[in-house]
Amino acid sequence: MMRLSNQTLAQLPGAITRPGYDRAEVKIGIVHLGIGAFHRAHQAVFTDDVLARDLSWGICGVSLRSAETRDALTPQGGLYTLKVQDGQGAHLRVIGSVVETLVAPENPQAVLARMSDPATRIVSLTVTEKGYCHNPATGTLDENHPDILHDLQNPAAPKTAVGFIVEALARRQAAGVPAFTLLSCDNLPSNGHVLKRVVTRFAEMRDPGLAAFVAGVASPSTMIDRIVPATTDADRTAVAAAIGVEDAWPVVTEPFRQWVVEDDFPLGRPAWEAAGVVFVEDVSAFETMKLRLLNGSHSTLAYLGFLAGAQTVAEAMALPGMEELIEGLMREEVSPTLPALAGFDLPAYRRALIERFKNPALRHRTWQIAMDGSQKLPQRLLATIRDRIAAGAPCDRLVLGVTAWMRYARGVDETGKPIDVRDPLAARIAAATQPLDDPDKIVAAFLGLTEVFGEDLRADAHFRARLVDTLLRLLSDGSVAVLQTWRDR
Ligand code: CS2
Repeated sequence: MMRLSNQTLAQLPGAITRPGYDRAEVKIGIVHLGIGAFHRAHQAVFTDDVLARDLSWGICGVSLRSAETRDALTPQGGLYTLKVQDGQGAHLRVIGSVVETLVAPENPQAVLARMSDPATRIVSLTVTEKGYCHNPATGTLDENHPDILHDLQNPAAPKTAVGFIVEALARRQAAGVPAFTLLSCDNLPSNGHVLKRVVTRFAEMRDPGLAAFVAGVASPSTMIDRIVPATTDADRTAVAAAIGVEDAWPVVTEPFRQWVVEDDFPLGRPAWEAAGVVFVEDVSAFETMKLRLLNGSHSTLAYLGFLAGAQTVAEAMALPGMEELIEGLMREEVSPTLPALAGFDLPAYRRALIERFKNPALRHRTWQIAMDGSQKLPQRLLATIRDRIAAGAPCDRLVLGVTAWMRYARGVDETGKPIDVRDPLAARIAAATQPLDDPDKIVAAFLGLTEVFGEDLRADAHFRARLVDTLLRLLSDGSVAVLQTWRDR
C-alpha cells in the first residue's frame, strides 16, 4: 500500500478533507515541544484551520524523548489523518500544519537553532504535568530534579523543556532577537504562570542577567480540552482502509474541542479565533472548571474503573454506580467550589461531560489516564478537597477518588497481580506501601508525600480518617461493591 504524503494527497477519496493551502509555501512560526497525539488532535488542528490566512505559522514539532513520531511523520512530509469519532460515525481529515519534526535527544542543536530563529514567534508545549519538573503541590521548580541538575550542568545540550526554553532565550538575548511567546497547553492550573515561574527560576540559577530577560517573556495561560486516546493498530488499519493509503500514525479523537487562551502574544499569533478559539483576559476560571470537573472525574473513574476491571472509560462508565458517582461528584462536590463564569451553563457542561465519557467509539484506556497520578491529583482532586474542607462541606466522592489512586498506585490489583504503574513516584510508592496491609499505615505513607498532599492535608486528621475508612472498604469489599453503594443514593 502507498504511504500518505504530499504526492499521494490528490488520490485520497473525495470525502477526506485535506489542507486547503500550498504546503510548499508554509514557513515555521511555531515550535511545539511534545509532539504527541494530543497536540496533533488539538493545537495543530486549530492551526491547520487558519493556516491559509497566513502561511508563516507552520509548526515544527519536537519530541523530547523518542524518535517514534518523527519516524512516522517524516516519510509522510508531516501529514497525518485526524479521525473524529462518536457513536454516530466518523469524519476523516488530513492535517498539514506540522511541516518539520525534530527529536531533541538526537540533535539538541537543531532544536535550539529552530527555537532561536527569529521566524519562531511562539514556543508551545504539551509535555504533560511532569514535564514542568516542578513540585506539584507548590508549582515551583524542583531544584533537585536530576534532569534539571543535568541541564544546569549542560546548558547547551539540555534534556528538559525548561532547559531548552531557557537556552533558546539566552541565544535570542545574545543575538538581540526578541523573546518568543511561551504557550503552555498542559493540564495545569495557571499553566502559563507555572511555566514562567519554573523557567525564570532556572534562568536565575544560570545567570541573573538572563533571568531578567526571561522574566519579561509573555506566557499566557490556556485551557485546552479534547479527549485523545492513544492510537492503536486497529485505528491504523481502519484509517488506511478509509483513505486508501497507509498512515503510520493517525490520531483518533472526539468531536468536542475547546481552547481558551489569554491574548498576550507580543510577536503575533495565528488568527486562531477564526477557528473557534476563545480569547480572554484571564483563563483561570475556565481552567479550574475543566480541571476539577473533567479531569477530576476522569482520574476518579480511571482508578476505580481499572480496579474493577474496566479497560476503557466507556466501560468504566457502564459499571453499576459509576455514572451516579461521577454525576454526584461533579454536581454536589465540585460545582460549589467553582468560580462564577457569567453566562456559562454549568449543568449543560456536566451533562455533556457524562456523554463524552460514554462515547462508545473511543477506546480511551483507564490505564492511560491513570498514569502520573502523583502529578495530576493535586489540581484534579486535592485542591477541590481543600475548598470543601474549608467550607465545612462533605467530599466523600472526592476522597474515594484519592483512595482509589492509593489502592492503584500501591501497584497490586484486586486479584493480587502487579499493576504496571507509570508515575515518577511509582518506585518510591511501591517500596513504601507494598509491605503494608494496615490501611492506617498505608494512608500515612501516602500522606507523607508532601509534594503531592502539601503539609496541610497531611496534618488534617479528619481527612486522614476519611481516607483510612474508605481504603478499608476498598481493600475488604473491593471496587465493584464500593461502586455499587453509590448507585441508589
Ligand atoms: C486525561 C486527559 O489522560 C488524562 O489524564 O484526563 O488527557 C483528558 O483526556 C484531557 O485533559 C481532555 O481534555
